[in-house]
Amino acid sequence: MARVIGHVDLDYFYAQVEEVENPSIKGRPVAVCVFSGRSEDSGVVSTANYKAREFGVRSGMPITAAKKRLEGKDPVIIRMDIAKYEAVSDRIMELVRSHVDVIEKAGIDEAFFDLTNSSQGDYKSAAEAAKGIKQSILDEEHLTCSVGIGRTKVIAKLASDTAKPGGLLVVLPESTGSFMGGLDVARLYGVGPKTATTLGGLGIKTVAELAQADVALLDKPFGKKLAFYLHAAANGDDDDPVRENQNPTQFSRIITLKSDTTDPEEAMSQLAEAEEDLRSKLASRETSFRTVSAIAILTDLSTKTRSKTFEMPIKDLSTVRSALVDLFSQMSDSTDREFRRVGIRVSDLSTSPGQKSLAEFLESP
Ligand code: DCP
Ligand code: CA
Ligand code: CA
Repeated sequence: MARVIGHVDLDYFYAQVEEVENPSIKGRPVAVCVFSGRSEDSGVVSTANYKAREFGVRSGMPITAAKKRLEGKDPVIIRMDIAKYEAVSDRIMELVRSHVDVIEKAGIDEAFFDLTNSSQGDYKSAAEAAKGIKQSILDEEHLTCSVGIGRTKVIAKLASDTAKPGGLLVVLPESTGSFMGGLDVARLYGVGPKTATTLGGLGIKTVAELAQADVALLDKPFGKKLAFYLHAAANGDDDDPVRENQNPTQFSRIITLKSDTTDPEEAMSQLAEAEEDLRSKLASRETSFRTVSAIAILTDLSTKTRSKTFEMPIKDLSTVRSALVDLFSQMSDSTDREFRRVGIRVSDLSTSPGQKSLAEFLESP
């Protein structure tokens, strides 16, 4: 049976998250920036929405250069808030997980997934599943993404890139050669600028040229392993499986409050469903945590977190509810602003069956 592999990548991720949070900025050029703090505008652009890209703004560009390009264009310059994007990322990964057999997170805004079993190798049914993934990310998070499907990770990633923004591209196994052949080698997954330059030196510029190259010719500059991978990748034959990420370092959930509040009890009561969700996730993986954090996104969209670390690993989230209420109280005491969104994060994870819960630990003689 042909493998059915997918790749999903969110469109202009950080900037799109900011647009969702503040829809009034839609239509204007948006640049999400990392301010280094050295002087007022020192730092770089993390990402920009497509409107800003029309004016030449790119990831990695100095903020001053981006501002120059956007002068008079009514730009929105936003400070990067990684905790916020990580929380959205976690929720999206869980959403995708519910549609696929296996998922492998490959970056904050992208993942590979395997649909071989659930689609029985049928690309039509895989395409329907991909549409379902796109629709549920749109319904639940109001975000657009691009999805590619093919018989390897390399093909799936190339397909989602090609479908960007907002598209879906299914590369049937029999169309792999015609889809990949004409592309620049630099677009292959795992081929960085250095590898591309070396390949160029060997007269290899397109994927088709790499596919037809003699593997022995590639051995010398790249070594056996990489040479083999490159050749297989270009032929659409690499067999790298989609692997579940074994060791997540944290789990979190963030919700938007029904109305802004400073009341920690109210925040916790609205978090009940998210808390239950985390609780069952920890239970199903037999995972304990030592640190719990309260997350609050305030009305000015700034993010605050407060954490507490315990001596013993804790199995049952509900036993630390009062600690969470305390953490939210400390946060509301330390600011004049109200909470707009709130969340819970557990970290310092450990997985070993048979660990005692905090309650069991306290109750045991
Ligand atoms: N990122 C960053 N610095 C970079 C590149 C990316 O901080 N040099 C961050 C911001 C992006 C996120 O990682 O939003 C995802 O990176 P992508 O390369 O997937 O780019 P985008 O999602 O922003 O845009 P695209 O629509 O092209 O995928
Ligand atoms: Ca992206
Ligand atoms: Ca990406």
